[in-house]
Amino acid sequence: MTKNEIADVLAEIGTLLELKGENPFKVRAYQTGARALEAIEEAELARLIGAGELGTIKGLGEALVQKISELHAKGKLEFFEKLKASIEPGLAEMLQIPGLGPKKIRALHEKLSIATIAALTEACDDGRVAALDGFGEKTQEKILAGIKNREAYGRRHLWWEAWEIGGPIVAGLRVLPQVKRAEAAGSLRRRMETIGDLDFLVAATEVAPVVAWFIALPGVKEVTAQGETKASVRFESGLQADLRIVPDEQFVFALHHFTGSKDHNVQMRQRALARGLSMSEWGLVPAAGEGTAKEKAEHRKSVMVQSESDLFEKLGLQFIPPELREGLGEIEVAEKRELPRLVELTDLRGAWHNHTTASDGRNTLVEMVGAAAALGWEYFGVADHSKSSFQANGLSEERLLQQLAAIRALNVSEKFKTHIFAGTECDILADGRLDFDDALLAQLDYVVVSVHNAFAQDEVTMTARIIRAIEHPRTTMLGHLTGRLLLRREGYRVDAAKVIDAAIANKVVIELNASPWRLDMDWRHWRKAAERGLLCAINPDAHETAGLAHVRAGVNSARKGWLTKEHVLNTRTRKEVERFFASRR
Ligand code: DGT
Ligand code: CA
Ligand code: CA
Ligand code: ZN
Repeated sequence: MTKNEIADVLAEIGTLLELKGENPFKVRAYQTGARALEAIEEAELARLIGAGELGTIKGLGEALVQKISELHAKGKLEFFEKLKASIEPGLAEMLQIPGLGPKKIRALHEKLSIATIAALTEACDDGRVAALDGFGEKTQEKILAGIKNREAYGRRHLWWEAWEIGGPIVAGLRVLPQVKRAEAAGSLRRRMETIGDLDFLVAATEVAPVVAWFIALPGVKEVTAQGETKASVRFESGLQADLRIVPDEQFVFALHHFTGSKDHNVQMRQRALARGLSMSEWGLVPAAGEGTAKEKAEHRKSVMVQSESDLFEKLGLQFIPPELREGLGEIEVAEKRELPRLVELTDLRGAWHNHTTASDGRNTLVEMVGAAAALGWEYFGVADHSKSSFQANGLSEERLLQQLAAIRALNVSEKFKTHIFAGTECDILADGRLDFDDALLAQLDYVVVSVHNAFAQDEVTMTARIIRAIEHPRTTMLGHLTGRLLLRREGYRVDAAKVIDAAIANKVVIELNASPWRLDMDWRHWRKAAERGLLCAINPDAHETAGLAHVRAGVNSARKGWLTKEHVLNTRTRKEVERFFASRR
C-alpha cells in the first residue's frame, strides 16, 4: 500500500472508533497519525520502516507504527477488518449524509436506537430527531434533505468511477475468442460527467460464452436480465451494466444507436428519412413504402458500413466524435465539414491548480513535481490554499514566501526537467477582495482565485464578488466557477454568462477543474465562451500524486465543450505560458 492509502485506513479507523464511542484521545491519535504519515515521502517511509525508525516521527506511537508497518507490508490489517465487521453497516452508511458525523450518529443510535437510514427517515418525519439534545429543527431538516439528495444522486455515478470498472470490461471482452469487436456505448462513451448505467456492445460469433463471462464478472451482485442477445447486471456498488451482442455486420449501426444520445439519434433518423432512408440499430434501409422486400435487401447490402465514419459519410456527414453527440448542433456543423479538431490528453504539457502538504495536499512538493515529471509534463504549477482557508490549512504570507523560495531553489537545482510555476489558490473573500495583498501576489508567477466560503450569498452578490476578483490586476485564472460537487452538492448561485464576459474582458483564464467530482466550469458553457475568446486551463486540482491523472476527465469535458488545442492554455509550451503570464502583468 502507498502511504496515502495507509493514511486513508488510519483516518477511517479513527472515524469508526469514534462511531463506537472510543476514548477521544485514541480517536485523535489515528487522525494525527494519518496526517503525520502524509508528510513523509514515500521512499522515506519505506526506509524508516526498514530501519525500524518509524517511531521517531512525531505523532506516530507504538500502536500506529505496528499498524502502518502491517499495512505497508501486507496491504491489509486484521485489526481494521475486525473493526469494520463489528459495526452495524447502517451506522457506517449514515456517515454519507452531510451534516452527520460519528458523534451525532452515535447519539441517534444510543438514544433512539436508530441503526438504518430508513429508521432515521422515520424518526425525522415524526420529529423525534429535532427533540434530541444538540439536534433541533434545523439539523433535522438538513438530515432529511441529505437523505433525499442521497437517494436522487444514488442513481447515478461519476464517469471516473464508471470508467474504472467499464474500461477493464471492454478490454476483457476484446480478448474473448468469440469477440470480433467490443466498445463502450451510451453516456460512458460520450464521456458524460455522470453515468446512469454502463453500456457495452460486442460483435461476436457466438453469444453464450460472452454472456457467461459477463455475468460472472467480479463484483456482480445480481443478473437483472439475460436473453438471446443481451444481459444486464447489477454490481455491489449499485452500478448497473447492459451488454448487447450483435452479428458483425450490424455492429456499427448498433454502436451508433446505443452510443446515443437520444437527441442526437432522433436528429440522425430525421436526416436519414429526408434522404429516403430508415435508420435504426439494425441498419440503414430504404424507408417504408419504397421498394419491395427484395429491393430493400439489395439496398441494405449497398449501405453496408465498416466503421462509424462510413456510416456518417452515407448521410453526407463528417465523423462526429462521441463526445459531441448531444444533439446540440453537431450534425449541421458536420454537414459543413467544420467540426473542430478536439483537444487531446497528449496535447497537455502541465497544469496549475495543484496542492501539496503545505496546505491540504497529501504529497510533498518534491513528490508532486516528481509525479508531474514522470508524466512527461514540461511544467507544473503549485497553488496551495491561502490563509483564510484555515479548514484547508491555508498558507500564511510567511509560509507562502518559504514555499516560493523552495520552488525557486528546486528550479535552480535542476533536480527535475519539469519547470515549476509558483502560484497560489487565493481565496476570494466574501466582498470580492483577495486574501493576499498585491505586493505578495506580484512575487508569484500566477494567481488562481477561488470561492471557498460564504456559499449562501445570493446570485447578484456572488456574481459581483467573483467579478471583482477577476478584475484584480494580479488574477490569472478563476478556479472552479460554481464550487459544485457532482452527485453531492449543488454549486453556489452565480451568473455564469456575466462571469465569462468579465473574464474575457480582463484576459483572465477560467479553469476547467478536472477533478471527477467537479468538472467545473461545466462543458455546456464552454463552446460559446471559447468562441468569444475565453481561454481554458484544464486543472486537476490534485491533492495527491494520483490526482494528476484526473486531467483526463477534464479533457473529456473540454471535448464535450468543443474545445481545441488553441482554446486550452496547458497545450502551450513553457515559454509561451511565461509570455502569457508576463503579458498580464
Ligand atoms: P445514462 O445511462 O442515463 O447515463 O445515459 P445513456 O445515454 O447511456 O442512456 P441509456 O443507457 O438509457 O441508453 C444508451 C443509448 O441507447 C442512448 O444514449 C441512446 C440509445 N437509446 C436507448 N433508448 C432509446 C430510445 O428510446 N430512443 C432512442 N432514440 N435511443 C435510445
Ligand atoms: Ca447508459
Ligand atoms: Ca443502458
Ligand atoms: Zn479550491
